[in-house]
Amino acid sequence: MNGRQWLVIVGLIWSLALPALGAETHEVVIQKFRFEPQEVHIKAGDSLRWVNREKRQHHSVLFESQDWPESDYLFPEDSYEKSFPAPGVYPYRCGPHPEMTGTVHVE
Ligand SMILES: [Cu+2]
Repeated sequence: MNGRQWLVIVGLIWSLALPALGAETHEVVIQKFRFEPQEVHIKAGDSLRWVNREKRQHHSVLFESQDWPESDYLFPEDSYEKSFPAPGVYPYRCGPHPEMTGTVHVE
């Protein structure tokens, strides 16, 4: 392999690895029957982590308009993580408490 081919291969590997390195995990806190922040803006490939900071109450994360399974019930200090590979607007709610809502904007 000559030097130029080597550079092309290194460049290819780098361009494949960079998007994964750039992916971030954002946190949504569940407290007082609210998702905080209620609206989040993330990039495609990023993940969200919901953390239940209630003292006693359990909640869940349910994307009703998508064909995704509801999260397990999150008891205090439990968390749930999900990645969002595709751009779009994803409204969600809490399974047991339909009035608790949030929206994920994936750019
Ligand atoms: Cu709830």
